[in-house]
Amino acid sequence: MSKKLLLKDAHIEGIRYFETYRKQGGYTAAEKALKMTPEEILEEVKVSGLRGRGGAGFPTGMKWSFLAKPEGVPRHLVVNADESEPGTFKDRYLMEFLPHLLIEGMLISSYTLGSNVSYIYIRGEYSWIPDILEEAIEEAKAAGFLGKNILGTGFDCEIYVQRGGGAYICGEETALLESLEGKRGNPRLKPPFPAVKGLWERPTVVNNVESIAAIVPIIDITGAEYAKIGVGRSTGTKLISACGNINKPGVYEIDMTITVEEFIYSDEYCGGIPNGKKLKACIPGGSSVPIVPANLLLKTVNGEPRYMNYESLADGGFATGTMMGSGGFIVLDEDQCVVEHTMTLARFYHHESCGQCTPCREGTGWMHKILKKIEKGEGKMEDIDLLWDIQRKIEGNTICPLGDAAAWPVAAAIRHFRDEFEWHVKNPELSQTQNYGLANY
Ligand code: L3W
Ligand code: SF4
Repeated sequence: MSKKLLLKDAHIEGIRYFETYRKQGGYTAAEKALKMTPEEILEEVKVSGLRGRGGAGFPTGMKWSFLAKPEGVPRHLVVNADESEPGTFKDRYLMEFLPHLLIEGMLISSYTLGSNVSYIYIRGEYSWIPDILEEAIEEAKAAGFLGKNILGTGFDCEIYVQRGGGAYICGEETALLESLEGKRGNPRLKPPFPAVKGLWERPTVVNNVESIAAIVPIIDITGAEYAKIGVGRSTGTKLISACGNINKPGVYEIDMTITVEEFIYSDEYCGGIPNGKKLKACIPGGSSVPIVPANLLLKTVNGEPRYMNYESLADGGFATGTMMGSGGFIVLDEDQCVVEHTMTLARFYHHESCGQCTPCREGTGWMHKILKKIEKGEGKMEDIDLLWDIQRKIEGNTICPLGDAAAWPVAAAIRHFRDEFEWHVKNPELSQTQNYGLANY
């Protein structure tokens, strides 16, 4: 059984409210942290080995230590709650059921970073959650855990919730900052990183919801104890939102030592694939990461079992491996058509491209058009090579990672499932009425 740090109290009735959260030991980590110096807390976070839970896996302690501290310039903490990655819904779960865990994590983080005004930028479609967060903020304020002179320490902190307008690109940290400033959410060129020039050109740390929630158990049990959970550079626990062809979709907390096979088939997690169907492939880290066929999903290129952690999922690099990403775990059974699936994703990225970079703006549109043609049985063999060529021209040539995120799923689908693309070209009539999976199994 996986150790639970974030979701251990999620089942308790009323845990959304301050009184219940406090009874369960809530805000004791904040009380402990506020007696420490910011430098001591930063050291705990570094020792914990916590890596950013939004997708990039960048070490949180290192990001915090990059925060510039020019004299007289305010600094900010911004929580990225713009969770829009297809297949990813773990932050929604945290905010909906455990809002005080996020608020407590923000209080500790704001104190450490010296942010007196911190923000939660939340996906517009999560329309019911800002009320939950704002109620929790009011409760925390009434109990003296936010506002002026918190617990008599002299530290002041306000938290504001800002609703997004429904654009996926605003989950990219610099687009988010532009949007928070009231402008169109266009990504900025990096460097400068937000840690140096962020919100209103002030030093800013942007962290994912789950990363900030994880600060609470780190302070609670110490960074060293947190680092003992998991394996290698995949320390602590990770939330996984599981969906697709599985018996038990939902949000699971894992300790990153379990195998992919155990995660898919054990009753503690996904509970296997419905109707005894075979596993075809999986996208383990949200739609942006490469799709992996079953044979490579259950073992690494070295024949070792594949584990649910940053290193093992990436084993073999982009050619054979994939990424932990945001932990949006999408399972495809044998009936699914990879071409159709890739086309759907291409449509998404084309729609969400902000249009600043030519390779992304034009390339995502072309990829969608060609995939649509192939999927409908109207493609030619050369179209598969053209598709490959377009994705190569996008990757690495854009301002922000949306370009890469659009290119990787296409590259991986062609690399691993070229026979399906060819089937659509060779079987135009069947392609109109059937999908590859249903026609071939
Ligand atoms: C200061 C330096 N800061 C790096 C910071 C940087 C950022 C973090 C990671 O994209 C990925 C993307 C999606 N000084 C720094 C520095 N930083 N060097 O570290 O930066 P980076 O550029 O590696 O990634 P990113 O721009 O944060 C995130 C992928 O995640 N993804 C997307 C998921 C989407 C969601 C969602 O909807 N919620 O999670 C999934 O895989 O494709 O590759 O903070 O400033 N020298
Ligand atoms: Fe916009 Fe795409 Fe360029 Fe990102 S890669 S800045 S989404 S055009």
